Amino acid sequence: MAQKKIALVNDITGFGRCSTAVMAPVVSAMKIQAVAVPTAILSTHTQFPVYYFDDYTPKMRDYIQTYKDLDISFDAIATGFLGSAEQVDIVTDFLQTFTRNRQFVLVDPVMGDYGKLYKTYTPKMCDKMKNLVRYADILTPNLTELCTLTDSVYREDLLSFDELEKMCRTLSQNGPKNIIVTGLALNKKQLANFIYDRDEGYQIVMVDKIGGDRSGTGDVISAVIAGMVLNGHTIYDSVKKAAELVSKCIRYCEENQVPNHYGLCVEMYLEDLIKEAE
Ligand code: PXL
Repeated sequence: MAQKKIALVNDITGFGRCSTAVMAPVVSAMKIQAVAVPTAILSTHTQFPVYYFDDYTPKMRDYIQTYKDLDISFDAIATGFLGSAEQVDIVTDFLQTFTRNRQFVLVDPVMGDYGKLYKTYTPKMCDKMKNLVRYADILTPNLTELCTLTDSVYREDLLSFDELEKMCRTLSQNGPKNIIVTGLALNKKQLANFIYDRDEGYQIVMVDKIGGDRSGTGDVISAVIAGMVLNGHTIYDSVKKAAELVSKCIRYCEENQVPNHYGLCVEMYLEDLIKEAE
């Protein structure tokens, strides 16, 4: 069988284990070729007090043009951190162009956390992101992003699953069939991943909450889901696998006192994914 490939439209960050730096090894471990389409180049991610940020927007059109010229196709496209409003337009064009052989588009609308948007995120980018989401088959927002995309007020207290379903239904109407709302704090000890399917309603995958939130967790989850789904697994099994892997990584990081913003030590458990692809 021909090897599959995923385009990873995301930033390249040197230190801090996020985006392409963790997504490429995750999908590669699942025997899928990772093709990086950089959106920005950073020395560390934006949760560090200082970082070098090189917006790749002016280079992206020429970069992508060669894939058009070579008539390259992708079995899946996963988009993540976007660095400017114009870039969202470029990515929209990318999704409109590379449809041949494509099984799905996964959009991780990396916009913010804890009810706040990231420092690099402008209101214009928010509007554009709302449009981009319509091209997704699978969407992986956290609660902040789900609220922003549906113009809902973010609340610290837990939303009911019925409320979440209503928000997902709205978002799904002109867009993604599957929406996975990640990392919902149910109580001090547990997190829920809310898995919405336009045709089948919702399912929940629970995980024990260990330690604080770690940078890049959403990126690892998206990569595991994209890889698993491309390898023929159900969304539910893919989310379960992602949650298991993340829990293992967090436990390792806690035991070894790795700071939260250093990300997940995913290198330690890539072999779990290799087994999954066999
Ligand atoms: O993991 C999300 C992410 C991706 N890329 C960059 C980030 C963040 C979150 O802070 O700063 C550059």
